[in-house]
Amino acid sequence: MTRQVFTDAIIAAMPPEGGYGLIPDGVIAIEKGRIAHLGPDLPAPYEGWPRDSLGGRLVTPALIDCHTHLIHGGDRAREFEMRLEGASYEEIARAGGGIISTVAATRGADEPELIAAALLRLDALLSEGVAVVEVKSGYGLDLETELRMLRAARALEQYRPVRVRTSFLGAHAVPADYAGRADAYLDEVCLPALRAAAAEGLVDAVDGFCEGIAFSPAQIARVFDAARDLGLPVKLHAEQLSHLGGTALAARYGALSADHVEYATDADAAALAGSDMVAVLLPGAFYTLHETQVPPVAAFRIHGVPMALATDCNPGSSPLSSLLLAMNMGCTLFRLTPQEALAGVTCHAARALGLADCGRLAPGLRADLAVWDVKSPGELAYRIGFNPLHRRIFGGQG
Ligand code: DI6
Ligand code: FE
Repeated sequence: MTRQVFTDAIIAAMPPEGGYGLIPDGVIAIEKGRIAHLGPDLPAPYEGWPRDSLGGRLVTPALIDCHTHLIHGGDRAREFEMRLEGASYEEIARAGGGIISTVAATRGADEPELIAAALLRLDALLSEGVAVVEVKSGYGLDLETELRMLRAARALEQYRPVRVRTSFLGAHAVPADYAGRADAYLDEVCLPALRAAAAEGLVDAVDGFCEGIAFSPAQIARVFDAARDLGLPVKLHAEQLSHLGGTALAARYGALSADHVEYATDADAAALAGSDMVAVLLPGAFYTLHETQVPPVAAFRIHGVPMALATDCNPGSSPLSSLLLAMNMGCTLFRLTPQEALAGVTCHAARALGLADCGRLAPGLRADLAVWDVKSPGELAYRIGFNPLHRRIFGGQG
């Protein structure tokens, strides 16, 4: 069906400038997978189109998970136990566990195995109305496995109605055979893998992990220089466990986003605003790691920094496959308002991915919609462990 009118909808259009953009009794007309019209009334040209009542349900833009590590081998349930016995995330990482243990499992998995494991997690996201998922590499740390991860991420679109954006994260950790030689790893593995992945058209953005257990700002700058040469946008895991200056670095490169940012300062917030960047908040990692330093939400508000929320779905620091729970955590742990939480998984998440055609409801944009069995948008962040999705519409279908 190329033309369709949805009636009896409570529409939360999610304009990026703020508010829910609420239309309490609205209609949405869709043509060829795009929104043709939305508003309180149906203009004459759409009157003859096939109609479908949404029964007074809430319609929002379909959700966007703008930071995941969905593709990975194995699990780290044992490490979860170790942390509960008192070991810290950084101690486990330094002892060869952590990211490096997932690297071994990922290297040992072929592409169909990586896809099959990721589909289980992807289905959990889609069941909550997600339409766009960002997926990172970074558990290969060799050329072959980094490319395999990105191919597997892209292949997810063949198995499910979903849009995947890939980020190259070769600068995620220093592999064991390069211990103490991070720059050599960048020269010999990471940067050649980035160029090969870009040449194969597998990279939408370039990411890095700027942290004491990973890469310094100077090393990340080398990766960002390579990205710039390739014409690729950048983003960064910054200020997650300490303040190293990654946010300011990312701002200097005009990055799409700085992610985690628990240890970001007021000056960092100003730098993000000055570079039109998004702060991506990841409460699942904060929660899992028992962190206590909350991101400077008040400073982000004062400086007008858009805040996105994402799952960070990964086997170590955030084994979270629920974006609705990430919204609830964003409110309860970081004190976001329910409106900020919904904006964080719609309009601001789209911006964090550099996407202008989704994340809000407006004529001309993709008809990616989530229809919910609730009456007010604030309910989406409020309940815990309850999924009120009624229907997910992807590109006008569904
Ligand atoms: N920060 C994170 O929270 C994840 N990666 C990163 O750079 C953790 C990944 C992992 O522990 O496997
Ligand atoms: Fe991450």
